Amino acid sequence: MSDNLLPFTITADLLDTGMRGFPVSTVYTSEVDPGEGLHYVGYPIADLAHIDPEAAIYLLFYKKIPNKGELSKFKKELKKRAKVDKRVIKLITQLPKEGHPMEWLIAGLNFAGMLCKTGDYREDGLNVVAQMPEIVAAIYRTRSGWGKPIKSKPHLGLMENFVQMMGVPGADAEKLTKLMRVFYVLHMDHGGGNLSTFVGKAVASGKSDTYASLGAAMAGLYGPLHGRANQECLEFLEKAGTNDPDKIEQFIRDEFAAGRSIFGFGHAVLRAEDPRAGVQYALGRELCPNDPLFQRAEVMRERAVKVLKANPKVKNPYPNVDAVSGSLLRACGLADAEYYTVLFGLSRCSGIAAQIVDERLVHRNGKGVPIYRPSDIPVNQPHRHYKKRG
Ligand code: NMX
Ligand code: MLT
Repeated sequence: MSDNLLPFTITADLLDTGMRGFPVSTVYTSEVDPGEGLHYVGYPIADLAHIDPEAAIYLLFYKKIPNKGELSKFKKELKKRAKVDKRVIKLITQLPKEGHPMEWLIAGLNFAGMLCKTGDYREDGLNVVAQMPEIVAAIYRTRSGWGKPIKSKPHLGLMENFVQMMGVPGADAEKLTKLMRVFYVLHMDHGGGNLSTFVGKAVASGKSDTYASLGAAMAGLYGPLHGRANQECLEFLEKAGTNDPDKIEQFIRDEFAAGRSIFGFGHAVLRAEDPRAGVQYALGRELCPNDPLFQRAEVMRERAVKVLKANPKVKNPYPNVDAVSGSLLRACGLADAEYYTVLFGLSRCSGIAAQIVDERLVHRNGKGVPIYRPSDIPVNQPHRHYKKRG
C-alpha cells in the first residue's frame, strides 16, 4: 500500500465532490495510476491487452498470471461453470423490447441470482463470469430480433463461444473475436473507486449475494458519465457528421459551450491518455484502418484534446476507454450502439466479482470488510420539536 495517501484529511471543500480522491478501501486486483493508467496486479494493461481473457480472469481472482497447466485447468473449470439455467434464458426472451439492453442485463443478473446462486462469494463469482457470455448473447439476439438464443459451446473459449452464440448477421466472426478478446481484457477492472465497482462492493458489504450486487453495479455502469459513455460516444461521433478536422473542432467547441459532455474524454483519476484507449486506437489501425468512423475518432483524439486543454476547469482533456471502442465494435459488425455498455458490463462483472471475493473473504484476515456506512454532515436541520397546532 502506498503510504503517501495516508493520513487523509477530509476538509469542507472535499465534501460533495463525489468523494473525489478519498481512499476508501484497499484493493488487490488493480490500480489506476493518474499518469500511467491501469495495472492489473502490478502489470501495465498495455502489456496484458493481448493475453487470453481466461488468463486475465485468473490473474484478478488468484493474483498471478497462470502457467500453461494452470490456465488449461482454469479453462476447464470455467467450462464446467458455464451452464446457465434454461429458465434464465427463457425469462430473458420475455423482456420488453422498450427496455435498454442494460436494463435487460440487470434483469438477467437478477434472474440468474434467483435460479443459479449458491450464496458462496467465490463460487458465485466464478460461476457468474462463466455464465455471462450466454446471458449477454441471449439479450443481444432476442432484443435485436436476430432469432432464438444459440446453444453454448464453452469448450471454444470464453470470447470465442460468446461470438459463436451471438451469431451476428453479416459479421466477420474472426475479426469480431479478435476485437472482443482485447475488449474483454481492457474493461475488466479499474481500481476499487469507479462507480460500478464501488456500488457492487457496497451492496455486497451488507452480505447481499454476488448476483444482486452485480445487478446493482450494472445500474451504476448504465449511467452516461460512466459505462454508457461508450454508446454516447459513438452517437457523438455520428452527430459530428464530418471527418474534416476543423469542422470537428468547431463541433466540439459548440457542444462544450452548450454545456454538453465531450464523450470519450476526461477522467476522474487519470491525468494522461488512458492506455486502454491507446491499445484500441492501435487495434483499430490493424482491424479497420479505412473505416470512416474510426478515422473520425482519430481526428477527435487530436481536436478534442486541443479544445478541452484550453478549458482549465477540465482536469483531464485526454481520451478515456470509451473514446474509440464503439467505432471498433461497429466496424467489426456490431452496428447498434445501444448494446455497447452491455459488452462493457460483460467484462467488468469479472473484476467486480473478484473484488467482492477479496472484500468478503480475504480482507481483515478473512473476516471481510464490515457493512459500508460512511457518515454525512447535516445541513439546515436545526434540532427542534414538533408541536401540535390548534
Ligand atoms: N466534457 C464536458 N465537460 C467535462 C468533460 C468532458 N469530457 N470532462 C470534464 N468536464 C467538466 C466537468 O463536468 C466539470 O464541470 P463543472 O465544474 O461545471 O461541474 C469540470 O469539467 C471538472 O471536471 P473534472 O474534475 O475534470 O472531471 P470529473 O472527475 O468531474 O468527471 C468524467 C469525470 C469522466 C465524468 C468527465 O470527464 C466526463 O463527463 N467525461 C465525458 C463522459 C465520459 O466520457 N465518461 C466516461 C468515463 C470512463 N468510463 O467508462 O466510465
Ligand atoms: C472505468 O473503467 O471504470 C472508468 O474509467 C471510470 C473510472 O475509473 O472511474
